[in-house]
Amino acid sequence: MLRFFTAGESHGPCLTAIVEGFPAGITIDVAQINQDLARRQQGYGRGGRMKIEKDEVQIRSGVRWGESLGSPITLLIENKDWRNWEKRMSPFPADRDEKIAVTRPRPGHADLTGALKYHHYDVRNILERASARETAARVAVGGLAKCLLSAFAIRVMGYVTEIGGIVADHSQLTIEEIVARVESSPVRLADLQAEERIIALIDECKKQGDTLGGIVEVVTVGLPPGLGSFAQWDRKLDGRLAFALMSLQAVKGVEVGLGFATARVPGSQVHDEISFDSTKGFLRHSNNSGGIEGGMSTGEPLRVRVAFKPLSTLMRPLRSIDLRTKEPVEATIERSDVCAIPAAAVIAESVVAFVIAQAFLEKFGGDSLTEIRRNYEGYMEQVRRF
Ligand code: EPS
Repeated sequence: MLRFFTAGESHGPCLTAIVEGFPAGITIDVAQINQDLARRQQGYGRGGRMKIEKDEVQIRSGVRWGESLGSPITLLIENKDWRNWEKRMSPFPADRDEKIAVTRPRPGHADLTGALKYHHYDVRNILERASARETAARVAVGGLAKCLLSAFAIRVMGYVTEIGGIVADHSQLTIEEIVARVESSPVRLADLQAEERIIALIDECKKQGDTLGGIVEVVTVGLPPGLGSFAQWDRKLDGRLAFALMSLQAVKGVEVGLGFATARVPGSQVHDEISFDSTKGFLRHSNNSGGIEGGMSTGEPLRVRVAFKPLSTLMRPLRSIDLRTKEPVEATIERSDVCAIPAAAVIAESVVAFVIAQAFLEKFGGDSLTEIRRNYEGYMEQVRRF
């Protein structure tokens, strides 16, 4: 069973992830993982923190001479900003300073509910771990997953489809064309007109002290049919993707394929008709299912969309209540981003990569790449001969 945990506060010394159940013999491309970490740091609308950080993964266990050993893999990413927070984030009681307590919870953040739940009067004790800084660790974990997937020619690609209600027109482009273009877009989409309007909107929002959300799409190609299962609720691939994506900070919605739109049209316009070709095998006339039927991958491109709400730290703050005095106040202002949706596309991509790798190992499981490859090739032959 492939699984991981992350640990680390936003302004603590580092983020750590431990990945367990990762098979042996997989080539670990550290440069590629760092490339994903760099992609996550980009995007128009980020705040000052990204000028401080230069995220790079350190591999502390489980890899030798560029290959996974089959033992737990420890990934570590330093927080360069920690140098500025050593006393404020110190583990030592001598450094306690009640004067710096954050007591004005931000609506929309984990602040208030976290304070009530964990009985903290200093919201910093909540926000440090609730922070989306944690997603750097998830991108590194997703990078490991991609090392496994790429050995089987499976590719996972994330990009933005809308920000602040401005929708990119990708209708005339193939996935490959979209993906080639978004890497040079400051808002990670492939529609220059939408890009220009979004940049202007982010500038305007910044002036207003406000924030913007958006929607990202993740497409996975090269999947075999049959990852996940209809046989039990917690084995369904779409359910597991939704869980993992929903667990990302600020996510409020996940759709697969046509998603919510399927509820508004008759079945004849939804379901993907089946055909057969003697060389290619079973084919579909469309892919409205988003590559998942009955909780299993169909083998068509897997397509999920994820909606992120606007960040909850507003420079023009909303109304709140001081936790100590119970007086009406304005919510606290922390340094933050105006819009992090371009980064969110990379993060969602990494999360999908991990869930797919998990389902892939369940199907073809084994302790080494050699064993997995044997299982994979045997199954693919069985599907071809069906
Ligand atoms: C975040 C607030 C900002 C973001 C941070 C997420 O951090 P800071 O308070 O240090 O300015 O920059 O995101 C990251 C650090 C990151 O690596 O993405 C928040 O409150 O969630």
